[in-house]
Amino acid sequence: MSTTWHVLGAGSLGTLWATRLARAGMPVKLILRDAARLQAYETAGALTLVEHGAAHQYAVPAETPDAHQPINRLLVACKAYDAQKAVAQLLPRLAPGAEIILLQNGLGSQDAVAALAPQARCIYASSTEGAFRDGDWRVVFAGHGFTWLGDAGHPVAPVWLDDLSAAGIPHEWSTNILTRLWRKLALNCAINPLTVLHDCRNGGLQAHRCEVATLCGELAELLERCGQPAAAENLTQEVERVIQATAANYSSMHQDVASQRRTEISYLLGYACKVAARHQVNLPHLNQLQQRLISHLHSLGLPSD
Ligand code: NAD
Ligand code: KPL
Repeated sequence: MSTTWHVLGAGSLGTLWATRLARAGMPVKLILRDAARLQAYETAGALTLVEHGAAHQYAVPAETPDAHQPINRLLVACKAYDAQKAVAQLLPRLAPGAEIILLQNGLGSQDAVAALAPQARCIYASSTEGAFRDGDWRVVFAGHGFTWLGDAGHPVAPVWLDDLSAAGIPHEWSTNILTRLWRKLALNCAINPLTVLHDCRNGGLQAHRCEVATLCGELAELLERCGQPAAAENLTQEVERVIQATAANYSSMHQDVASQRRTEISYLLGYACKVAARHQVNLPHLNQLQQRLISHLHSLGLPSD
């Protein structure tokens, strides 16, 4: 019997992973917030994944965090700001040698989870797949993409990558996952806050090329100072390419703000500014961007952490 995939968080990415793994015949268990959410899920009866316009249901079994079955493999699919607290309540259930796969965007939350569970192997992921919820327990697979997974402290790939292949989840084992996460963080810092402040689609930033280039210069300096020179290479060109390739899209942060949802600012721009301060790198435009974004979020009554 293969190891059960415990999926913590049945939101967009959690549902996208749980349904594809279950469809491929892997044992999957959802971990929902509490008894009320479990009751609501059991009333609905299944998760729905909408792919290429067609909806399919998957009756993935679910439980609450206080169930008793030991957890050997935990896929954490909460937002970055929820990850640490969500994993903390599962610590008594983690089996010796358990593996925790962290899907969070940005940086900071993964290290916080790893510090909480030093007995577990933590695998960090960076994904370009896109999914959103269009109803309770219902997720639309909106953007096919790729997921890189890696363990900064241990380069050997886990055997369960075969489960991902069987489930049709495009992925690759990465021996430089931190570089990938830093590069993505830098892209997100150069694009997402400005799309919120200028209230525009990604393509709208083509009218603010100087502002974008100045931020890229500071981000590249930061990446080099914190030992990530490969993530700094041609950053401005890459940001311009992404702006062009995703011109018609709203960034994830813009979507969060437009829907009055909390953003992951502390794990993106906030993390970059914190690391810059720690390394005593002076990045005035990045700091000013953070202040502008925080003021903007406050003016909308949204949290800025
Ligand atoms: P989401 O808000 O859709 O889902 C998060 C889920 O976690 C929610 O259902 C929430 O109720 C649940 N949750 C929170 N705390 C919990 C707890 N203590 N116990 C059980 N469940 C709990 O978020 P998402 O869009 O799936 O994003 C998850 C992470 O993946 C984020 O860091 C995001 O940036 C990243 N990401 C998302 C996408 C995407 O397309 N959605 C793409 C790439 C990366
Ligand atoms: O990842 C993104 C996001 O919107 O979060 C892109 C499209 C790269 C913009 O930063």
